[in-house]
Amino acid sequence: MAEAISISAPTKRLLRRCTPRNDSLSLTLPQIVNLMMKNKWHPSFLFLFVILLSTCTQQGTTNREWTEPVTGMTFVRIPPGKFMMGTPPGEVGQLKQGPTHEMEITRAFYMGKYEVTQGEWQQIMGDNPSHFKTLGVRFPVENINWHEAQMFIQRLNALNSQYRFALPTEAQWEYACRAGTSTPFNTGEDLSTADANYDGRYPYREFPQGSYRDQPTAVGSFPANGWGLHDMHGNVWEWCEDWFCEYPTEPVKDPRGDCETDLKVIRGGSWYFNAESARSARRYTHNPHDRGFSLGFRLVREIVDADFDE
Ligand SMILES: [Ca+2]
Repeated sequence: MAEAISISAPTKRLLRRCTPRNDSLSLTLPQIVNLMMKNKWHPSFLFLFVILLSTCTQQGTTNREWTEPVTGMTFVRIPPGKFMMGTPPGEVGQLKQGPTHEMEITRAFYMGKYEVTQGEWQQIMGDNPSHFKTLGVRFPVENINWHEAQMFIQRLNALNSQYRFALPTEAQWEYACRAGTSTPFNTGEDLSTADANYDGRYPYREFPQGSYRDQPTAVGSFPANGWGLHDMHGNVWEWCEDWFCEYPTEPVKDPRGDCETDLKVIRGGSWYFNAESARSARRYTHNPHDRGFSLGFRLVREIVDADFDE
């Protein structure tokens, strides 16, 4: 049986960030740390660790970002790839996320690094419908329904004729949230309230309780996931483009959730909901006319022509 090791929370975050990018190496960073600890930090392992740390830190800071010129919103380029979408057998949680099925995202796209803020909404729409409007411009806009999010997108697209913004599809959202992970959260088996804003009085499974903040937090208050995105777990739920459709069992490419239902998908949980609701695979729904004080959105920018991908 593998020897249990104790790694500090900041180191875990760093390893999480680096490991998916170093999958061509014969040893993963957690394996190297394990070897170092067993060998009492032998100098040769320490040297290897420093080299890898330098590599992954550079990779972490060179995630390709793009700034939307009107509002200054930051986007992160998400590469194409495959992943298993949905709740795998044995994962504890609400059941309508299954079955898992292979999902392929065939084209790169840009994903909002943060939830859309109250300041960005006000700049484009001229008002601030948020329940928590007194908190400040860097807090996520909420209390907007799906149709109002579409109006924001239409206006932003009109101001940026060479680009096309949209809500993420549900598949894009889960793919970007997971950032290469297959665990319940992109932080691993557990989600601490040091890593996300959710109701910590109701932790996941048997994990310890955390704090309940009773309101949203400014976007980017917690560490980014492995692909540089903040608040994918918690803070505010995020509208997706898709109607809520039953999952297929066979492999799928780039689905757009265009079945006939009257419910739209929202993802990611919020400051008002428990840890289970914040799982990467968790699906939740609302009528597109609904509003809520913990329901907002983030955008994707589609890459229409790879030749003009900045
Ligand atoms: Ca969120």
